[in-house]
Amino acid sequence: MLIKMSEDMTENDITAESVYKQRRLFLQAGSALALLGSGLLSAAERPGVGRPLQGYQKTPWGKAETLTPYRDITSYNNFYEFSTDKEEPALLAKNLKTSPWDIVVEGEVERPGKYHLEDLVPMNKLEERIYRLRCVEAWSMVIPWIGIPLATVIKRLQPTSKAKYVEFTTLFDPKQMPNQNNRLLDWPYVEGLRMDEAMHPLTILAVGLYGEVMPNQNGAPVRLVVPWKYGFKNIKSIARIRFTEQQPVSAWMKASSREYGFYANVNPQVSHPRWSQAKERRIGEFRKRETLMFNGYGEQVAGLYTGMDLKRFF
Ligand SMILES: Nc1nc2c(c(=O)[nH]1)N[C@H]1C(S)=C(S)[C@@H](COP(=O)(O)O)O[C@H]1N2
Ligand SMILES: [Mo]
Repeated sequence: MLIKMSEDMTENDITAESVYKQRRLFLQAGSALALLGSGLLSAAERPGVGRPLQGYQKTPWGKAETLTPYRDITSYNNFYEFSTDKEEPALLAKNLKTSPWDIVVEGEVERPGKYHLEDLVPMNKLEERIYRLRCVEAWSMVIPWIGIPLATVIKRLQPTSKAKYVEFTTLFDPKQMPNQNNRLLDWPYVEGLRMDEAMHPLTILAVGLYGEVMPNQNGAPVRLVVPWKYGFKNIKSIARIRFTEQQPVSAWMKASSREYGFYANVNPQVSHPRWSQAKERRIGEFRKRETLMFNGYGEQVAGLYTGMDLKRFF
């Protein structure tokens, strides 16, 4: 997503560019479909690109959805630490060192410390969840994530009674993440959730997709997935988890609090100041879809926000 575009760039220019890119993705998806038709490729099949994850549970989540092709999920990315271009993270994140990976846990918690990823996310408890991801830029995908409920991790860490929020921070390492040398955002990338959002059963920490370890460009080795919120809440390559009493200030709120709020719930009725959020383009599809309240997960999550003015707490 963009903080500010140059003043002379109109929304039409942007549309023209994104339509061009969509068309390319559409053509790619078309050839994948042809392969499917010819029986050479099955949608659920592992792509055979990364290390396979074994023994994860299948869950009913998203079983009715048509998966976005692996190629699109891994070649059309937002990962500003590497590039603001959608196609470059796949190339530029190739050499990110994701193992060993430590995560610092701190703040209002009984068990602070520096944890190996494997000790925080037990690899024998993984499950697959097919979730929609709706970017604030009004495109969407359907992704077969593999991960564990964040609640499982948080319970083991035992937050104190003062912990009202959880803050996540991406690795800060400008040698590996070249854009951290540019003042695009106030690095490192930070995101946060209210404790009940973090503990909600839909919220997961993902370590893979399509049956394989997380591709670097998708946020290896571990990233957050909160399917009813805009894509930017889904922070990648997490290196720090802090439990706080105060509401965290995310990197996007710091950059432009008028445009990006703390809650960032998908909401077709609340426009972004520079564009409508009523419709979205599913990557690989031609016709736009109506964006659904809470990205279609309202039945599960609307209760978290009863009594809140969602125009104010956007
Ligand atoms: N650290 C970090 N996390 C990030 C981003 C980023 O630039 N840096 N981009 C966000 C945005 S805007 C989106 S839409 C999703 C994209 O995830 P994907 O590339 O796996 O589709 O990641 C989110 N997480
Ligand atoms: Mo996004």
